[in-house]
Amino acid sequence: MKKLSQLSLGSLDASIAIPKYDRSAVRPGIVHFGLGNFHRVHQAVYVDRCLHRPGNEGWGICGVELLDNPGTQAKAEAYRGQDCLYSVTEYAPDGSASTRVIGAMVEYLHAPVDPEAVLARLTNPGTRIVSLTITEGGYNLDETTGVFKLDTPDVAHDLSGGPLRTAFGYIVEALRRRRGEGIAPFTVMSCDNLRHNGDTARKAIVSFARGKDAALADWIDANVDFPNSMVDRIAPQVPPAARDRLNQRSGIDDAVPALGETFIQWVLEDDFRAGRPPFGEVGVELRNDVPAFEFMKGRMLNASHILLAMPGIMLGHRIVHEALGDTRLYRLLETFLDRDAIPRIEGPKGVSLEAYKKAVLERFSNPAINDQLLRIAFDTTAKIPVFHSRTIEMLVEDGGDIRREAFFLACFGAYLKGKDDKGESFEVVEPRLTENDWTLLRGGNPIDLLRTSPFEKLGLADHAAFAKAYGGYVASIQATSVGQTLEALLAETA
Ligand code: CS2
Repeated sequence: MKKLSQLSLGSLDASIAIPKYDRSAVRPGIVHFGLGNFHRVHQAVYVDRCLHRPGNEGWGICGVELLDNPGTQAKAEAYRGQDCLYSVTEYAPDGSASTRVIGAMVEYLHAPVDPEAVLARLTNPGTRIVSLTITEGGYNLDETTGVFKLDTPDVAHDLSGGPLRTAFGYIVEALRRRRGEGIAPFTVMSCDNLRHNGDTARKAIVSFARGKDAALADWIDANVDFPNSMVDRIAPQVPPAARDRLNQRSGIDDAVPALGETFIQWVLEDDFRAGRPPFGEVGVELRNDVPAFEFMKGRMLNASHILLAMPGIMLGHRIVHEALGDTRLYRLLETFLDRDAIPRIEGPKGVSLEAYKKAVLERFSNPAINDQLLRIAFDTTAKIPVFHSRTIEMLVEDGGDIRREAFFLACFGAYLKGKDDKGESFEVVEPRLTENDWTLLRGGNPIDLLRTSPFEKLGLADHAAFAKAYGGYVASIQATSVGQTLEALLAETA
């Protein structure tokens, strides 16, 4: 196997696509926070395509790692050891695969080790976009009020002038310096999977700035663009066994290989006063109806994912395509999409929701992706309000069939106990549930789940029909199992 580096690129197997542009001429024009798998198989792939077109040498990526722990230290070492290159293997639903080496990242900075280097890069006039994949919870907004929390430890630390820890701290300090030096601001581009991601980033950054200096906050609000976008590509985790498999397949010794499906989509508002790479020429859809895409994706793809994960894990499945191979779960998803979701969504112009549904089910069935249900289950508390609440609200309002959603929430309650139908334990990671929520959950009255902070606003505990259906499923799960309860639901709604 060939150790991946700029020098070894020419000797890789001819089937591997490699950067054909002169990387030594590429300078960073994008600084990215959050170098997880999603960024590596999504935005970086599009930027790599742009760099293959002449005249775009100013649009390389500088990756910034904010955390300091053994994992991030190893990653920093890995990227340094392989000239910031990594491989991406893309698997089609029919099992065929191809590997490419992504050369878009030309600089990697480990912020805790050298914060000034990060600020220097951010204030360099050549930096014209700062992009983010810091996760949905990363924007630090209060679940109920939507207000930016100034008192979380890292934010409070950054506001008080300590050595910077957060993306907000770095971005606002860099914008302050640029303003002072008369350098035009960069665009802040969120690539996180949340609704109105640009508006969310604006809220977080302007609020953080307001915590420091009101005039600076106003200047940012007036002068910085925050385009919204809908991003989509399934990017599973790459545990060591998967890493070895990927490397065996490609013949490349890559310390940080990534994998993804062949499907990729990015619908982006063209809001870039500071300029942008030629995204429109490489498959990015530059449109002004991003919300329609966000709603479709969130309420169909992400909603189905989590609807599969809750009962799926309880039935003993751990992998997405295996869960979907269970006909009971397939039927649950299909019925949910056909009867609950699709009739209540106005899709983007020219997009067939029926075709979108077929594509989602096909994508989830892709065996090569081997995506983990526990990855999807992570932070379900944050995902249900975003991906299911609107459908629940509409079902309740228009007198629709609430049974699948009630069953789903009953499964969530069962899942929180961390043990499946077969008695196998699994890890529940729900950073958003407060102490108070856990006290309610431990109190032993199942309806209290609907009173925990994420669900409180929906008022479902006081909606007689919903509470009754939910209570019925909880009782049935306790008396029998998730499996039998699901079978009964499917029989009664056939
Ligand atoms: C998943 C997403 O974690 C989740 O909730 O549904 O990560 C999903 O894989 C991506 O949004 C696909 O683009």
